[in-house]
Amino acid sequence: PKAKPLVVVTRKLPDVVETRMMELFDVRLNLSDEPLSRNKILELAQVADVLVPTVTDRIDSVIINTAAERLKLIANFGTGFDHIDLRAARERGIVVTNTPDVLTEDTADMTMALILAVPRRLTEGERVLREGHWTGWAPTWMLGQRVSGKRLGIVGMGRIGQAVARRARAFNMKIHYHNRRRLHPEIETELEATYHESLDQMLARMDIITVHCPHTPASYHLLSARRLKLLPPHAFIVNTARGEIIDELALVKMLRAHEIAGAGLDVFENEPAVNPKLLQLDNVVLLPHMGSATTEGRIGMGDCVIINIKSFCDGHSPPNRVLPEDLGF
Ligand code: 8YV
Repeated sequence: PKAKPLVVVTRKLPDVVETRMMELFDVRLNLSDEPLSRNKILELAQVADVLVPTVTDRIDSVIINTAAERLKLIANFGTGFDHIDLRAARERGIVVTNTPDVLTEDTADMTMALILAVPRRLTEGERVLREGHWTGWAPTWMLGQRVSGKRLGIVGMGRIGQAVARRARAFNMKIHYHNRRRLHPEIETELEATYHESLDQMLARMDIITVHCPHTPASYHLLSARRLKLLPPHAFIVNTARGEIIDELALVKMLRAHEIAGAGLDVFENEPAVNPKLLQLDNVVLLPHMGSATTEGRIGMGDCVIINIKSFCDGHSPPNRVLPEDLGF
C-alpha cells in the first residue's frame, strides 16, 4: 500500500478532528495551545507532504521556497487565505486549499449579532449594569437606533455576504450591495438586493455597512479614510472579514470625532493587538476574532481540510482549491 502522507498541523485542533486525521494520515500535531514558531514551521516544511496552517501562520515566499520538494499541498484550516503567498505556491507547484461554506452560517450569525448590538448599545448597557450604575428605567435613557427598516450596505456579496442578506431581510432591513460581479438576477430578486456598481455611491446612502470581501492586495484599505468620510454621520460599520480592509486609524479618528455613529469589529489590523483608543469608546463592540468560533464550525473546518487532503492525495483536484486568480476584489 502507498505510504501515508506526512501532514504537519500548526495549531491544536478539536480532538475529533485530530483523531480523524491520525486514522488517515501520518500526522505531526501541535499539542500545545501556542502557535508553532516560524523556525519550527520552516523546519517542519522540510519533512511535510502537506502543511495545515491557520490564519495565525504567515506562509510567505520564504517558507514556500525553502520547503522541501515533497511539500505539495497547503491545506489551510480557514477560509481566508491572505496569510499564504498564493503566487509563490503556484511557482513551486504547491496546491493551496481553504475551508469555505462550513463557516458561512456562523460568521453570518456573528455579523447579525454585531449589526444588532452596536445600534442597540448592547454591550454598553451590560457594562452599566455590571458596574452597578443602573439606577432604574427612564424613558429617555440608553436610547439606541432602530435596526428594522434601515439600509444595510454589504461590501462583498459572496457566500457570507448573501447569508447576512438573508438574515437581514428577516429583520426587515433594506439590502444593498457592492461586489466585483453582480449577482445572478434570480438571486438578486430572492434577496431583494440592490446592486451598486460604485462603492462610493453606496456608502453615502447607507445606515449600516458590513464587510464580507476577502483581504487581497486589491481590497487592502478598500474602506480608506476618503471612503469612510462618505458615510453619513449616523452610519454604523461592522467588520467580521479582515481588519486590513478598513483603514483602522482613520476609523478610530472618525469614531472619536463622532463622524460615524459606531462600529462592531471582530477583526483588527494588527491582531491580537487592538488600538487602545478603541477600548475607550462606548460606541463600539469589540470581539476577539470569534466569527466562526463554534464547535460545529471548527469540526466542519477540520472535515473540510481532511476532504481536501484525501482528494489531493488520491490524485484528484481538491474541492476547495484557491488560485492566485482569486486575489482580486
Ligand atoms: C478562523 C477566519 O478563525 O476562516 C477564516 O478566514 O478568519 C476564521 O474563521 C481562522 O481562519 C482559523 O484559521
